[in-house]
Amino acid sequence: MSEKVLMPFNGTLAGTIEVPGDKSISHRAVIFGSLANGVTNVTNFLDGEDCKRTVHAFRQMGVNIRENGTDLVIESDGITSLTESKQPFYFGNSGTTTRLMLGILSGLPFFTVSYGDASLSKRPMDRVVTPLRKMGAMIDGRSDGSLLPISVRGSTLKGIDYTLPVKSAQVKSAVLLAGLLAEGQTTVTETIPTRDHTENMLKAFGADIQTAGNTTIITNKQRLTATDVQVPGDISSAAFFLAAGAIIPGSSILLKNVGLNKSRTGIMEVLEDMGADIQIENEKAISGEPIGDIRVSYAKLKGTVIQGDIIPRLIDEIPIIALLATQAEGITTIKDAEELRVKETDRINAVTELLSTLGADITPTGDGMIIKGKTPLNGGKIASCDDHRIAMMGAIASLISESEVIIDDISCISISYPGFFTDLESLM
Ligand code: SPQ
Repeated sequence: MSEKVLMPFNGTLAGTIEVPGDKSISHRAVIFGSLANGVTNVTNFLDGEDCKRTVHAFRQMGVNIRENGTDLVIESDGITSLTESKQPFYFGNSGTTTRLMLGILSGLPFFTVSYGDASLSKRPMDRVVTPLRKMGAMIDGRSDGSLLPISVRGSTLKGIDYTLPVKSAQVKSAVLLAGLLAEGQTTVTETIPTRDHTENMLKAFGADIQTAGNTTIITNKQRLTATDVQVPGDISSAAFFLAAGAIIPGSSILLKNVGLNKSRTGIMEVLEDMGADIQIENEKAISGEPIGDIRVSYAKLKGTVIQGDIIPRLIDEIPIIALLATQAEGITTIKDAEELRVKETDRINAVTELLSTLGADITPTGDGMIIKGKTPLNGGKIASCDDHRIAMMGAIASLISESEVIIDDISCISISYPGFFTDLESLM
């Protein structure tokens, strides 16, 4: 346990930071670099615990991955060169690693066992196991394969036509990755679009893939071609500083090189709706992903309604949006976000407990929460629930709290943002 005591902050936040590389894109850069033939150079890789799990898994299958700070060099002879791991895969806290790897492992010709930490062991895996079994995957595990540990005996897969029953980029990605290895054609349709980094990277690495509307079709291709990947800054990490700049009077922060993929920028639309002062500068594209600098300054905020199609585009930002809502005049309602219940922790409960402890007026609902603002926040002892996004939200809340805030354990922050407190202190 690594407790953190945060004293009340009476100043303003000012300056420029560059948040670390995008977690979703970093995982995928390692996956596709390892499956491709040739040398893939990855720059601005997220050196967080979760992405290291993905690196380690491919090293266990014989891929040569060299690290130099946030740069990676991945050297692979392609899919057919991967070898059976002598040891089980430990995926720690990482849902993305687990679900995407299950898609790949199902179609590789060897036996594997995967397990994770206490939180990951509670997260539902049937959402990927069900479509993978339809493709012919031989998967076993706790609760009939719904929970880790899970074993896979790789087999010949066949393409399927699958409509996603959950709003999940991880499920979509697992099926597309299995489709890459499966006989014939695999079609995946989603009712509400989720992040599309897998599709973008499959295209960049030369896969046979087409997207039309909400449907993606992939055809078996054993040979992908290595290509370099520059990882944009993670908008999910930037979100904590967007919120801090918006709620601390007098603040003005510039966040450089943040990923602005439309499937991830729901938070920007919510900030605008709430009346925040945000501007995007220097927009450009790197490795097929749009990026830009975001300037945020303090402004008076008002409540809003967040529901429907925008939810997958800001799902990981809901904890910090809830904090924003405590500082907005009026009521903020968040609906259709039942997926929050199966993240690293039940984020609906974790957010409402944390913010209630600090004196906010927040009510959980089955699929979201209702927050009445504006309320001053007190100090108190809060629980991170071993969830990086809850811990960072608590740290930003402490900046506007009237007395000391103690977070029970901040070690989980290294999952996605190892330098979080260094960046925060540089703005104080
Ligand atoms: O990897 P993990 O633990 O699932 O990470 C989280 C996060 O907050 O960092 C969710 F807990 O992000 C997911 C995200 O919620 C990352 C992700 C991806 O890279 O594909 C997709 C989303 O999950 P899902 O289940 O909606 O597909």
